[in-house]
Amino acid sequence: MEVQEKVPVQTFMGVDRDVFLRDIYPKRRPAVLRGVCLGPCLDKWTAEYLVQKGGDMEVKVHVSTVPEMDFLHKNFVYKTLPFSEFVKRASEKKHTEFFLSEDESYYLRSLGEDVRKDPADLHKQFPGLAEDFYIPQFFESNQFFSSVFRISSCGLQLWTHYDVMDNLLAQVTGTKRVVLYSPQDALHLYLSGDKSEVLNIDSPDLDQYPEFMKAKRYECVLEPGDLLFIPALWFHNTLALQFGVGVNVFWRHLPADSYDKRDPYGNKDPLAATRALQALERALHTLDELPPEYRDFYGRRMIQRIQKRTHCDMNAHEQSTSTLPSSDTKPG
Ligand SMILES: O=C(O)CCC(=O)C(=O)O
Repeated sequence: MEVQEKVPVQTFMGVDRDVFLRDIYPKRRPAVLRGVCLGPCLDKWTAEYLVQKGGDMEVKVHVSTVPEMDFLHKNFVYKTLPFSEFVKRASEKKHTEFFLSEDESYYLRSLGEDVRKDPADLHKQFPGLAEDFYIPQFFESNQFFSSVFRISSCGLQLWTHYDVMDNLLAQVTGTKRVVLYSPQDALHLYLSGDKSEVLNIDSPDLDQYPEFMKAKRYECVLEPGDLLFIPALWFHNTLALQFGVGVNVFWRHLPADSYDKRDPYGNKDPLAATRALQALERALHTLDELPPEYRDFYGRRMIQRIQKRTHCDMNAHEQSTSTLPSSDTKPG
């Protein structure tokens, strides 16, 4: 079988705000930041502590009979549980009380107060726990968008997707493998909205997804205390190697009015992108007025126009970031 090109995500030690903003952030590439102070959560957040301190607030969780969650065939269901009961179940292998099967897997992506409107905020939904987690001050406070609990059963895999905001994913307990793909590989990922249809990234069906092998696979394993910088639009796929607790923090990288205000998840395309995609749909509709060979011909011309434009933009961007001051931080 062909082998997908694999690249380790670069790891940086002893990163502070200045180093992050000068050497890492402008490159717009994922980076593992090791040794940033995340607060007492690193020692405190055992399953027992979370059960005791997290309380009985109801949380909506994903429950799946197999750990590889599949959004195409919906092999999971959403269920509501008290937070303490959820943590108990997610941290055990076999359950005495369950929804689907005694070895079902659990995943929490915490939500805001009004799930349709409010972004998740640990300080609002879990004030007793939020004080244990220090949000790295790597962006301005008015850019903050959300802080989200990511709690998974051992083995739980979340499909490849992108978000539209910059993101620091903190691994507090447990270890997690993260595979990432560049936005420039979007055409090789068989997208359905913000998600890739290639669910089995380790052994993909190449008859169905032949282009997938062209995507460059960036990979890292997060240990407790690690932060992963995931720039907006970078695709990521997570696999919990153990029961684990993470928190991710999204912040606005573009001016605030670029984003859709009705987006509590941080994954709705920016308003201008939505308008452009709608215009494309209208253009495709207009092409339908022509016979097939004309549709094909003018479709190709449209592709060429887009390729020319986006490649020029990307080349200009690459040139501007390659002239940034070089890093004096030691990759670890
Ligand atoms: O850690 C996870 O389970 C998923 C993380 C994620 O999707 C994110 O931080 O955007």
